[in-house]
Amino acid sequence: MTKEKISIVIPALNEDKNIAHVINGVKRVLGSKKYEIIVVDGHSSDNTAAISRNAGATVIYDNIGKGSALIKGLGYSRGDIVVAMDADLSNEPKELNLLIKGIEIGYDVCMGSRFMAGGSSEDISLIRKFGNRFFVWLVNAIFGSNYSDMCYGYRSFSRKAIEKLGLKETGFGIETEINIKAMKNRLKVLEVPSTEKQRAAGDPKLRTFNDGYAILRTIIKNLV
Ligand SMILES: Nc1nc2c(ncn2[C@@H]2O[C@H](COP(=O)(O)OP(=O)(O)OP(=O)(O)O)[C@@H](O)[C@H]2O)c(=O)[nH]1
Ligand SMILES: [Mg+2]
Repeated sequence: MTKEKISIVIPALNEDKNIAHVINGVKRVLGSKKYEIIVVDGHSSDNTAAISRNAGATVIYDNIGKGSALIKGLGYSRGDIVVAMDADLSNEPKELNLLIKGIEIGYDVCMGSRFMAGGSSEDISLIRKFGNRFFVWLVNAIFGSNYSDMCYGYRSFSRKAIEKLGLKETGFGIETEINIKAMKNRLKVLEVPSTEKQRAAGDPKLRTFNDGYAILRTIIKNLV
């Protein structure tokens, strides 16, 4: 059994139909391990915060975007191993074990990948798949990395990695920033296969073109 404390950080905006299922799934998988669950609520207009608290999570708030919510959650967390996951039931709690194991065996960042052997997505449109593939290619070409996926939020970090990454992106460019800065800081990165399920309920927050542009801006900002 893991001795380290594990933090699960979940950015959530208007996810009151999903969040309790996510939290209960995490609790089921982590069982008797030492852990905390932090929901970073983007000032939802629904009952996300209250439902999260009732399900046993600590709730903190952020009113900027997905990236800033994640940064705030990572900063607030106290675990030796920290896992970021979505609140819409796209990420399967049973995969937590693999993400945690990746850090335990010595990696700094462990990234779920939908596009390596064994991974898949039930939730990605053709245009987003193409965009993701293009951005992965671009980042790999510029930074000399070998990623198979990028715009996917199911990832784990060692405490040291969080400090080294010094994340700044407030929106959906955050995953891209992590990929680039992990490379620049020579962090040890492991990709593990992940199955992305369809968002269970509620509306998507990502806007394909605006956020595609945010990803491109993130790449440009981190060129030097
Ligand atoms: N706190 C906070 N969380 C956010 C914000 N935008 C998105 N999220 C959460 O970030 C996670 C990823 O957002 P999604 O809307 O699922 O993005 P996506 O998975 O690319 O899009 P879908 O295919 O629709 O699921 C979810 O848990 C959202 O609730 C925000 O502005 N603030
Ligand atoms: Mg989603």
